[in-house]
Amino acid sequence: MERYWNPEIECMPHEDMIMLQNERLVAQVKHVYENVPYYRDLMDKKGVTPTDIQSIDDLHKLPFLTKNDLREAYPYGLLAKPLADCVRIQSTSGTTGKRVVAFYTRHDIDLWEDCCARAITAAGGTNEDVCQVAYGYGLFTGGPGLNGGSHKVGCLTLPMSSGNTERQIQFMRDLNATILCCTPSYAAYIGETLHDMGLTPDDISLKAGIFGAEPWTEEMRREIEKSLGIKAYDIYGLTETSGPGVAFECSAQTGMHINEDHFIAEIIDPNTGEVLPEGAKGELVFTSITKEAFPLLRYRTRDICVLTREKCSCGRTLVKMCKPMGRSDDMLIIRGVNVFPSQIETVLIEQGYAPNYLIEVDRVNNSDTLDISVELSAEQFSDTVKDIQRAEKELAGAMKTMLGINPKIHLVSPKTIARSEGKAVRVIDKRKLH
Ligand code: DLL
Repeated sequence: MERYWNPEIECMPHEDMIMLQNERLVAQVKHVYENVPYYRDLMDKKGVTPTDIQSIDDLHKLPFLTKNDLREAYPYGLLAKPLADCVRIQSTSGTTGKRVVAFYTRHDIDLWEDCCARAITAAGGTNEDVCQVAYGYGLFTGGPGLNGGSHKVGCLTLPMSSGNTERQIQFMRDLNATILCCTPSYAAYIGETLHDMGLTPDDISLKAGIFGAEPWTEEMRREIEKSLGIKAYDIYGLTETSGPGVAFECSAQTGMHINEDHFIAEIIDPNTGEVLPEGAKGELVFTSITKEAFPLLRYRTRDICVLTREKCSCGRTLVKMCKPMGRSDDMLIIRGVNVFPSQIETVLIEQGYAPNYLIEVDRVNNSDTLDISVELSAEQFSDTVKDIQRAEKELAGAMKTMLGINPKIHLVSPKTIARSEGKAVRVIDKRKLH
């Protein structure tokens, strides 16, 4: 059962892929222009019409879309199909009222799951496998995406969601799970827990892991591979482009193949928007050429990356992206949750604090920590430990509501957070992720 190893597409000569992309792009631009007034306005402002786009060589003429556009158009402004044709939404985790909401028709879900099925197949998955999906389920795309891909491949699927680690290990052992899908930090934590339970990789049947949704290093890959006795594969995607499965790693483990029959990738200079040549480092931009309900054209991911078309030992001709090397905005990914410093500042101001704060992110035993030091004003300052502790707890609760994760709050005395003479340094990220 090798339906999702599709050499016709995955090993297609590059010239044929360009022809396929040209055809799909022309149809997609027309679909968007006719059905999405928000994007039509952007095109009109730039003086571009669908007839100007005849091939991917014309792609640069189209306007970019950013997360800000998504917020502005929230919730329905970028929808290209009637709501009656949509059957699902997914959304980014832990953001404010105006989170990113992506819509799917049945066909969109089908294609998204195909992409995830390709990733599982590239990691050696077949219908003989037992696939434990320990990404979060719900609005987050990780659980539903890999769950769907696993079904398509025909694996016995364990829809565990994340958390309850000892139970994860028990199921893993009882049902002989062979593939684990979760964030790399959770995989590392499962490895540690296995060890703490007095077990070794010989006590489980895992052979492969499909890990993504956050940055992780080669060192972390080796550590996870050792602690679980597996081969660990990277997978990339974002809610805006459906979710996981935009790109996936093959046995070469040297970057992720982009599903170019569904997404056209470009690298641009994040400051000027100019398209950069192959091999240059810049911001990754995607155009989805097969999505019906939420087809974003030239979406700026903010992920900094390099693309390469060097021949891959696996035989695939799909372009490869390196592990994301950072971001061109200030978004942090903490325990798999996307966090913007501006959200933290909003909570502080809402709760009556001045915006004198310092955010410190670290990774201790493979798990992210978030510490926020907040300066009290002279009036807020209290000598009683109990008062301070109560205020810290309240603020942590408000942060949890906004961010979706629990930070450790440190209320500090007035005038103790260093003032800056230039741009304020509000974030210290001690994790060495890139
Ligand atoms: O994280 C989708 C996903 C789920 C990908 C499960 C892989 C596995 P968002 O929550 O919208 O979607 O976050 C998207 O996460 O722009 C990157 O900055 C980051 N990211 C995703 N995959 C990787 C990866 C999902 N493999 C944002 N390596 C993206 C590094 C990644 N960063």
